[in-house]
Amino acid sequence: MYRDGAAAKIVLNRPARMNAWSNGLSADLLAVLCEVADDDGVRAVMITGAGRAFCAGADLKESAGDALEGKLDTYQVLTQWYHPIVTTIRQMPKPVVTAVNGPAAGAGLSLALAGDLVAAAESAYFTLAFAGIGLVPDGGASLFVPSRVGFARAAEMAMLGEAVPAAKAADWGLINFAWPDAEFAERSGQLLRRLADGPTLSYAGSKRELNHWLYHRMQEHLEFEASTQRDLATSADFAEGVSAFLHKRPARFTGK
Ligand code: T3D
Repeated sequence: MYRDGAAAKIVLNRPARMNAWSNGLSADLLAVLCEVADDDGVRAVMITGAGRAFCAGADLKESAGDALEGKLDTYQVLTQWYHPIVTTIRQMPKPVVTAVNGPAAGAGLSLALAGDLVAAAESAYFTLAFAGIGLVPDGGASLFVPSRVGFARAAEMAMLGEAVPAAKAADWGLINFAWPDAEFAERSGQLLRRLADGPTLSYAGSKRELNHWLYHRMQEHLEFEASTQRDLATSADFAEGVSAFLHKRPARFTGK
């Protein structure tokens, strides 16, 4: 985490795995989010990624052993880490900008959309990659995506899993801004500084209102997502999806 006055910048820093969520990254991220949430001296927060990705979702290599044997306890991972992380972002009384420097996939997309304002580099893209490994959207994605783009586009993203480029994402209303790569660092930094120097109580009030309207049943929905994912995690298609990812080959799903 980097501090510049009232602005805090959090960098996901596992570039060799495209900043995938390992348990270690989750623990560090939750700790730093709680720290900035509780610190009145921090008035705006940015989350971005190191290297060429924002975040590629769950670390499929870390969990591969259990996943291939149908023993991965996704419910535990979601409730211990992902839910507190997205909930802390949504509830902290200050704006959170997610600065999406590169691909945001699976739970990485959930993390990006948990922010209040989402800015992306033009080369970045967004994919609900879950179906590609036989899973369902989690980490709030099945709430955040339709609340931003509606049912048709949410179903398309969930079921087809194709990458939505940043410019199209901005056009759809999935995100706020798509900026040229060469300007991305400067413009996202300017946005963070503007928010850090702004009317914090007003921002917090806007956030409470939007949460109240759109996300007042978020905890119940996260629980529903986690229960659904628990069922999928024991499926043959999930094991096949992970195996295909690890071996860099197309998956051969059987619908089981
Ligand atoms: O409890 C639970 O764990 C379940 C919860 C699940 C929540 C989820 O997020 S499920 C969705 C998980 N994420 C994915 O399925 C996305 C997997 N990644 C990709 O599809 C691709 O990597 C990307 C489309 C994001 C980017 O593609 P590309 O071609 O630019 O990069 P690459 O070559 O695929 O990846 C670069 C490296 O990062 C590569 O490692 P290597 O071969 O150079 O050693 C790749 O294996 C690694 N990497 C990418 N994503 C992940 C990852 N390693 C671990 N986990 C990843 N998710």
